[in-house]
Amino acid sequence: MMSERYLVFTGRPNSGKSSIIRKITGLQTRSGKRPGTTRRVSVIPLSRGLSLVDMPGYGRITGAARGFTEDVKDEITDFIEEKGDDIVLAVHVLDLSTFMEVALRQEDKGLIPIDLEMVRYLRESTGEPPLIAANKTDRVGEERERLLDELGHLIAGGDLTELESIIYPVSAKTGEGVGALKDAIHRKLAAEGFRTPFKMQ
Ligand SMILES: Nc1nc2c(ncn2[C@@H]2O[C@H](COP(=O)(O)OP(=O)(O)OP(=O)(O)O)[C@@H](O)[C@H]2O)c(=O)[nH]1
Ligand SMILES: [Mg+2]
Repeated sequence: MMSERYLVFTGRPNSGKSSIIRKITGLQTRSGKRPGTTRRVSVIPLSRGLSLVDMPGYGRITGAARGFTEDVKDEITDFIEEKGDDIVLAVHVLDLSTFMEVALRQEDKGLIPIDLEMVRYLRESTGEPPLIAANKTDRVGEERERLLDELGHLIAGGDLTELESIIYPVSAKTGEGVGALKDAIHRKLAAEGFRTPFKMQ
């Protein structure tokens, strides 16, 4: 029997994973104002042999006990480690309006920014760089280009010629850029021989 394959969405708590999934697929995922809305790895069948995975937030969940955050992290990394080869495509979602201040805070503490850690981990586990959805573009004004540039540098480790992941600026709220992301996901899944049940725009 062929094993099930996966389209996985990762990202920090509250980055907008569930909202983007709903926008792209029409699936009724639950989103919420507070981080920690999606609490378990949520596997949703999409088409024959293919499931979509709505991950809980990776990283500190404000308002939740530390133990819970650690359990969630383990559940995410266990899933990715176990299914690595069966992950057809990973989409890493981040909040463009806050990622930089979070990254700087972590760098100040001598830590690898969590978005960067996750992108590297996905690349190692699946063998391919994830797509990056830079969400909540509706929240950034004229600093948009600068933020996208900084994001590129962060992901590429400072060297933009090293950038493998493609960054898709999107807003799950206004729908901006969602078509382009949807298109990229569709192309990759189709190339791997899967039918995507969600209609293209
Ligand atoms: N302004 C704005 N808000 C957004 C956007 N996308 C999501 N949100 C809001 O951000 C909050 C979190 O969205 P979710 O989709 O629940 O985020 P998540 O990443 O699934 O969160 P967890 O499941 O808690 O990890 C909700 O209040 C959403 O309405 C966006 O593009 N712009
Ligand atoms: Mg969620």
